[in-house]
Amino acid sequence: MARAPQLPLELFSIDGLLTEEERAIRDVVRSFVEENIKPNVADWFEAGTIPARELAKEFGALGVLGMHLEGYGCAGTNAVSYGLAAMELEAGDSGIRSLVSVQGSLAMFAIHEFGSEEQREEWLPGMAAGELIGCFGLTEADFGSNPGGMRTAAKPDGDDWVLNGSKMWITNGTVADVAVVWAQTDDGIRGFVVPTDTPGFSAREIHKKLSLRASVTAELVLEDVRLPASAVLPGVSGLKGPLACLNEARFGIAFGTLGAARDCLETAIDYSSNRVQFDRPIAGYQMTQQKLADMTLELGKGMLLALHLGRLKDEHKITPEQVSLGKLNNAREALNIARECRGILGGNGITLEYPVIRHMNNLESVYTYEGTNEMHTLVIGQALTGMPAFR
Ligand code: TGC
Ligand code: FAD
Repeated sequence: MARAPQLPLELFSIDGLLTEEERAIRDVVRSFVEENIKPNVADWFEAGTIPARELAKEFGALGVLGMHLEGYGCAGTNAVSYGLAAMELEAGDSGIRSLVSVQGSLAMFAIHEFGSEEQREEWLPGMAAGELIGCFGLTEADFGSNPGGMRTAAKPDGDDWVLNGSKMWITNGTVADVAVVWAQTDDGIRGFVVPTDTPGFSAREIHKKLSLRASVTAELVLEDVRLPASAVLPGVSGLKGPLACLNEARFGIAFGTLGAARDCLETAIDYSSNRVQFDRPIAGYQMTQQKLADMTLELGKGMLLALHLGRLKDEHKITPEQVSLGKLNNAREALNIARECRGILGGNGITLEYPVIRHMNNLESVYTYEGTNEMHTLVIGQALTGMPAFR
């Protein structure tokens, strides 16, 4: 006898683990994504472009830019709410979540956490409102997983700093008003707040991507970029500065990837319930049900893990290793779910008429950026054995 179907996360009674305020924030972001992102994003993806400036302002009005930061026009929500917002945004598209997480968790967080009061007041209110866009330049062409080897250098010259070098794969790079750039100095790696109209700064968009097409990805070039002494982030030196920012964005990704996975799984359940082969809906076959059940388990386990990490973060108890658990597991399982759903959709699984292959291709980037699968594996391996195996 057929029963009324339940959504995957309903099966885990996840809503009961959230406060009323968290559910309300999630629902507002979900509605925004349903109305403004989902109807358009396949076209943006196909064209390889997004209306970044317009979207940034809309996200500013929605209150999601730097939403977990306090003051300076930021919403000051808890970490779980920020995670849930990332999840809803990524249910739209990973590129859209990237726009928001690079802005809030990387560029704004760096200035909020390590900036001077003057830097915070100059940049954060405009960034929270989406009037100003930020990017975060850590990776270089030859230093991705190993950013500590970066070659971009900042040399003191009188009261100024002069930066030379380049950064690769930088989200928001060509649309940014401000770049947080990490560079070697005689005192170790330091962060610099670089207005992108500074002479010597240029950005070139990276094309021919088959992933994160609804996102701007760029190379930054710094040629004798002269900055005042006040451009350096005074609050941190060493690689731990940028890595602390990555903890914030990786946390958002632990939730975000589940949004993409949920959208794939719900699409596959709906599709397989209606797609008839051999005179029955393919959802009625045991092999399909096994796939749906296994994916639901991974989605639900990932959600419980993300929520646990969120509660730890809200208690200021989360460790970088725990963030790695979430990023590694949830990016990996979301990608697996997307691939499995792609198969369930058969031929229709390869078109942008359905969101699945778009999410699948996007998740290949998410699997790689913010620390690859292997880097997070090694972080966890180090936590378990005490032995760093990166080198
Ligand atoms: P290591 O010697 O282990 O550490 C250097 C210093 O940093 C400290 N540290 C951390 N601090 C805060 N949070 C973390 N997660 C930290 N991990 C390490 C560490 O305690 C040490 O501090 P101190 O005081 O002793 O100096 O550094 P290592 O060179 O051996 O590297 C470690 C490793 C491999 C884990 C690190 O380099 C790494 O995470 N690599 C991956 C790089 C990465 O994730 N890049 C992401 C670039 S940004 C991006 O991808 C944005 S995607 C945008 C989007 O969302 O669209
Ligand atoms: P590599 O580091 O060259 O890695 C290649 C492979 O080798 C991986 O499988 C890796 O796990 C493996 N590997 C490397 N070292 C080891 C080891 N010791 N042991 C075992 N395996 C190893 N960066 C920014 O700074 N800002 C951004 O905004 C940003 N946005 C991005 C957007 C997109 C779409 C993409 C694709 C990347 C973005 N990145 C950004 C860069 C991203 O963080 C890097 O691509 C990532 O850290 C991996 O670096 P890499 O590409 O140089 O790969």
